[in-house]
Amino acid sequence: MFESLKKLFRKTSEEASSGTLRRDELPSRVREMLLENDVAFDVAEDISENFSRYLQKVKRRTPAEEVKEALRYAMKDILDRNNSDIDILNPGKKPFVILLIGINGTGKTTTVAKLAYFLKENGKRVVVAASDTFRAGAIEQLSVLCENIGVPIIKHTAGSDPASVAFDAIEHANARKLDYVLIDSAGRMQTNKNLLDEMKKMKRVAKPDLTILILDSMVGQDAVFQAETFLKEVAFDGVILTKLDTDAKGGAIISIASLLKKPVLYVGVGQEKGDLKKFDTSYFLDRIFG
Ligand SMILES: Nc1nc2c(ncn2[C@@H]2O[C@H](COP(=O)(O)OP(=O)(O)O)[C@@H](O)[C@H]2O)c(=O)[nH]1
Ligand SMILES: [Mg+2]
Repeated sequence: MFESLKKLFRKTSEEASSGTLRRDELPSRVREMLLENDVAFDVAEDISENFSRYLQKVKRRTPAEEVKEALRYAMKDILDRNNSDIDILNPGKKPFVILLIGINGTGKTTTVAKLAYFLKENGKRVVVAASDTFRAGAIEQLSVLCENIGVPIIKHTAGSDPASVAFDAIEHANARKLDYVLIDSAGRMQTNKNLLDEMKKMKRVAKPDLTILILDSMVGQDAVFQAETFLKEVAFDGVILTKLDTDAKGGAIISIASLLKKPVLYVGVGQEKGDLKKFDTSYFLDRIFG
């Protein structure tokens, strides 16, 4: 995770330490590094200005430590911009209905299962709705995942109405006084009108309490564009960024945390059921600065 960024940051500290780079050259160096790692331009600029300010303030034993600390502070401010007050574990409503949306392959189905597992591990009772009825494979995939984690699933046959699957899952939850309904959905492009209408119907029928956009961190800073385009059509409350474990660059998480006016709630850090982490700035800074 973030190997490339980590390496570049370390190199900068070393160069500051050996005098290869003058102190006043450091901020533009940082900006360059961030751009190389697919961080959005405005964000790279903000971080480097922020870094420059901190660099004048922090006092440490060595120049290398000062650079590292200043960078850490500069990044922290940016990552903390849209901190969330959404408390998924204490939603104050039962069942709490969560809908996951996003384009194909971003990790919706996997994340439904990870989130169900996370809630179950926290003593909550969950039912999952297999509302990606577009492909039979998606229903099968979610069934297997749910069986593995011991969470009930409501499914209809492929091709049936996704909103009615969600409706049945909510009925199921009401009858058994379950805590959560998690709704999977078919991947859709912002441009596919049929699928967008289907999503609007889902919103009307299931009335989700929380809608989460799933974004793949491998698309880098384009994640911001993807999220903004989605937002024009379908309202969502926060995002989950997946595949951070395979992301050497960090462009998506840094750009999204800074530019999107919606919080990053969780991040996906692998393919196993336990690989969902609450988004926490220090966790990431520790991974980057070790
Ligand atoms: N390495 C890694 N792979 C992931 C993560 N989340 C999802 N995937 C993989 O991404 C692929 C697509 O996931 P899927 O849930 O089917 O995407 P969907 O089309 O949005 O439902 C699968 O192979 C998942 O195992 C993650 O956090 N890390
Ligand atoms: Mg899926």
